[in-house]
Amino acid sequence: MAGELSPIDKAKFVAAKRAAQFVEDGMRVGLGTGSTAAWLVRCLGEMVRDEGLRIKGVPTSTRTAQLAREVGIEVISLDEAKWLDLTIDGADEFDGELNLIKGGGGALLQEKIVATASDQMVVIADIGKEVETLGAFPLPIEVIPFGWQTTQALVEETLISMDVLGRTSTLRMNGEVPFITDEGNYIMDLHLNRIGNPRQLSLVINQMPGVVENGLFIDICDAVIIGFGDGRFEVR
Ligand code: ABF
Repeated sequence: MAGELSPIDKAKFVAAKRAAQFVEDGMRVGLGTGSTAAWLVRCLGEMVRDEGLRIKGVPTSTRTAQLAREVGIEVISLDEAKWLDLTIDGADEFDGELNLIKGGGGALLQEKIVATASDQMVVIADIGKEVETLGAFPLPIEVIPFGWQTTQALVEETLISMDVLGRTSTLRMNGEVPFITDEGNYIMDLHLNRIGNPRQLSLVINQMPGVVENGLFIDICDAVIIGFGDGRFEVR
């Protein structure tokens, strides 16, 4: 499956392959979104086909649901699963406390709901995602389309009082039109550069009218499997 890969793709594959080994027969598994999580789905599909692994997958986006079905994984909804044994997903950044920035793929809302409804949440990532302090990656927040410019102004005004370096935000576009999430909402990317207190920022942002969820995952991730381009992996 992993023929000749670029170092970054090799790193993602290595992390995904190691994480797939945590998946046991009969598990209800949350399936993440993004290119690293796509490797996990492919690895699990191979285990289903070649080893007869029996799992029920709960996807975190329509694109993950499509890929999971293509590789032969039984897909069920979170409501059908009710609770999950394990969720494996990617991330855009992770720090030393395993706090994450997620949402670069625009699926943060379902990802956070699924990750929170799991006994264990494991992140798979290439080493480039590891940071000392979160914030270099723009923080995605999901907002409802109604009054989004007012929401944007309120969020930016609130950032002035927060321990962040940058205070600008941009509406995520898909070509000439706004990017639309699976729930029909918009994504706003907050260019904060450095987030001094992610826990506090997450709580404050989610209090803002019009904000549905933010891409800070605090106290959700239980372990990070880091892949390297030379085929090694590490667990944090
Ligand atoms: C997804 O994984 C998103 O939350 C995050 O943006 C993405 C990382 O993408 P990739 O694995 O392609 O780097 O869960």
